[in-house]
Amino acid sequence: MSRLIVVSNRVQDPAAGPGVGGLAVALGEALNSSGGIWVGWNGHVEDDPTLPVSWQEERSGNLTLLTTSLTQEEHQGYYLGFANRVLWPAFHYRLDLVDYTNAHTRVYGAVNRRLAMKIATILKPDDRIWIHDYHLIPLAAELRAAGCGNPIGYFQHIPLPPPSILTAVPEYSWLVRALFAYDVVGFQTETDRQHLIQQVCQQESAATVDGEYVTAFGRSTRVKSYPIGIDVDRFGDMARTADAQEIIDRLHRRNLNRAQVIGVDRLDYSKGLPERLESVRRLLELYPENRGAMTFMQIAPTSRGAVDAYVDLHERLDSLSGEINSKFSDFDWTPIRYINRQFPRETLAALYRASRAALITPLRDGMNLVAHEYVVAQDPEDPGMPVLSRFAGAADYMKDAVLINPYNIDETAIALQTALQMPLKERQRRHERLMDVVRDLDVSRWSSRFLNDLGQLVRAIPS
Ligand code: ADQ
Repeated sequence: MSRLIVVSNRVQDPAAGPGVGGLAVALGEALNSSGGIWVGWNGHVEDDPTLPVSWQEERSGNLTLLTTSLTQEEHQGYYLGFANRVLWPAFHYRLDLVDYTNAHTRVYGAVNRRLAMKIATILKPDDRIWIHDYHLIPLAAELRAAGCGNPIGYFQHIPLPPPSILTAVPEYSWLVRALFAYDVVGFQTETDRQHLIQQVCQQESAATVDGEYVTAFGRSTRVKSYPIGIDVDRFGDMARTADAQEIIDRLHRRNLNRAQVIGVDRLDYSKGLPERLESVRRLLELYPENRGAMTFMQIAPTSRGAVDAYVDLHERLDSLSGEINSKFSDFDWTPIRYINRQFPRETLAALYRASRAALITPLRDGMNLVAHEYVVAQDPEDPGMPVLSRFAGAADYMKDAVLINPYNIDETAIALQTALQMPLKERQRRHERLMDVVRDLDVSRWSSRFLNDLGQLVRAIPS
């Protein structure tokens, strides 16, 4: 039987509960049902540079986890360096935050080679390989160089910028060529897909596009959008338990019937958090009736704490929320609650359900699963409204959210007021349509759509 080998930067044992972050949540949910082998980094960095890095293999349910630690050099160059100081900012249209060095690029290539060598040792002829995200773009090319002819797919969880931005990444042509070592390349949206097509046609004059197939650098690759979602039934159930109701009641008692607005994000500059706090300040200025009548709860646990841009962001949010609170607070009310920690998913589900509106306002985002979670957690009889950035992939699908440009602080403040004041009938109407969309994008459909396309190749290749 054909085995599925999934490779992502970070492997997190689903039995230990999902970590923070969309990829961990989505892959944990998708792999739980399909089973297979999950390969990647276990999160440890070797202290002693003289020790060789090792691999560990363990079982978790119907999954085999094959993980490795990173050396300090690999952690600096591959993870913190090229992946998170070059590709993450550039792919989120933030060239101002790109910090490029040649040495980091070399280490990024070397880690991809090391993973490919390991995978080549366990590979069987009819295995399918599904590689995830920007840390691992050259992995298929390395596998091909090691003699692998198996079907290999790549899904990019984050956006792909247009050529005018991508070409500013010094190694862009190597990365684009590397994508054509895959059989299937998936993006969150049609816009991202078009960006790759524009890029490749600009880079290689002989490139051709025939429906879903793009031929370039001597290979034909299926390039398609596969929008990701969440496990709708599971998350919806979490929001309706007796424990969830207890959290909701506790919050309502504490808030004394004030409307709660929620934001939930990894602490990341792509999520538009300072702009979001500014829009709450603007709401209180433009519509003073909200003073004492609404509370904004922003939950943002630290991620990638070792990257300077993240340390700066944390300090900025701390001081901004302090400034807004000291200006508007009363003896029995503070407008902003900024919470810098992780919560169990059951608690998040209850907090979403207890919130009259959500501010989901990234400056750029591949999809944004918080938008899906918020909709699914609502009470259909009295649903809250998501205020959603046009620059999240989710906005391409969730047209019934209140859509905004997060750079426009006034527009966001006005949209939040609209969401808070929206009549019940309209909220119900919009929520019903949003639920249809979110169900259509359920994570099980995402993985089966992708794996079906990859599976067709297994049948096409004689073993
Ligand atoms: P992320 O950038 O991590 O994912 P997102 O899709 O919003 O963004 O997912 C965040 C996940 O982390 C959500 O499931 C959320 O519930 C969880 N989370 C956030 N804060 C939490 C907290 N305090 N406690 C517990 N859980 C928390 C990347 C891309 C996205 C893309 C996903 C999936 O950047 O654009 O949607 O992958 O492909």
